[in-house]
Amino acid sequence: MAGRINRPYSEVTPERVYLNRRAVIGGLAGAGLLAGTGARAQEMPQFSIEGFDTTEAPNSFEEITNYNNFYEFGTGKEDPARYAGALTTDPWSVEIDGLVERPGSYGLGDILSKVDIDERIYRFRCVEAWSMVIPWNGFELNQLLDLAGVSPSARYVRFETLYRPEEMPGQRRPILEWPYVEGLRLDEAMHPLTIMATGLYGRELPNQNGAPLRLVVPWKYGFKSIKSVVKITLTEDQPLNTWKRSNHREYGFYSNVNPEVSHPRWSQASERRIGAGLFAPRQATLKFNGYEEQVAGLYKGMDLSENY
Ligand SMILES: Nc1nc2c(c(=O)[nH]1)N[C@H]1C(S)=C(S)[C@@H](COP(=O)(O)O)O[C@H]1N2
Ligand SMILES: [Mo]
Repeated sequence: MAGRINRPYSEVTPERVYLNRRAVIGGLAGAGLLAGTGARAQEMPQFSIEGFDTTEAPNSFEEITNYNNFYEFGTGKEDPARYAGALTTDPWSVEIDGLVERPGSYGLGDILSKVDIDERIYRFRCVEAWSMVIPWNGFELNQLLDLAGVSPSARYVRFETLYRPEEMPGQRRPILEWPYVEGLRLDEAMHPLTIMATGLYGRELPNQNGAPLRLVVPWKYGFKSIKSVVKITLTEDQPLNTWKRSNHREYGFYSNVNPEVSHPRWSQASERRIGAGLFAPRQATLKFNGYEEQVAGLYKGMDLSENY
């Protein structure tokens, strides 16, 4: 489809990754922080967010496309890579309804001809305490919401994944309530960090990662980033998201990454970076997954352990 990608990853990244690795290693060694290694180095955030991108080295295409959660294809991490190839993603359209000025069915090609596709190298933190760095291609969700025209009374956005059990074997079993549903508060949805991803590494988005169009909200646990979206509804009331519905004690609506609020069954203070190696130390989890400066203002005055 025309206009999907404006900046092939391969053209822009290798040199920068190389330079950043040098800066990180040089900087830490120069400051003597690597002496003694261990906990100290582990707690230092060894990256910065420049513009929208983290300076950390991205995970490989292989890692990002072979270790997935997409329960519509089964609960194993390798099930999506094995079974999602059978999903038909063309034609694709997104129904936008509820409190909008121009409700209707928006064809994917039409959407892509009206939005700006960017590359965003985001940190990604699953609620299960593993993480990756992913070079997405996509556009800001606010652009799509502006196409539909958000009505003044709208306060939340509800998202729905495709329901097609013929092609999604997990949907033939009661693993979760289908279709998968997620939601954001309107100000979260309009935030420039919130994107609809259409690709990764400058390639079309692989089916196992939520083709052809999936939400990515980098400061929230991965389950908020709903895949293969077919419906977006603007609402006045907070939508009931699938994981909260399945277990509201363990999963809330906000689901902001927060090392201070444990999951009832495990700590969220640290995480395992996929691909770091069997003996690599776990790394410290950061509030709002490292995007505190950009998003903390959205939650001013809110009790984040109450609103988990
Ligand atoms: N429709 C749908 N969206 C989903 C999921 C799912 O099972 N179904 N899993 C979520 C979870 S738990 C995570 S961690 C991310 C994983 O995204 P990735 O496989 O692209 O890394 O997708 C999220 N979006
Ligand atoms: Mo997850």
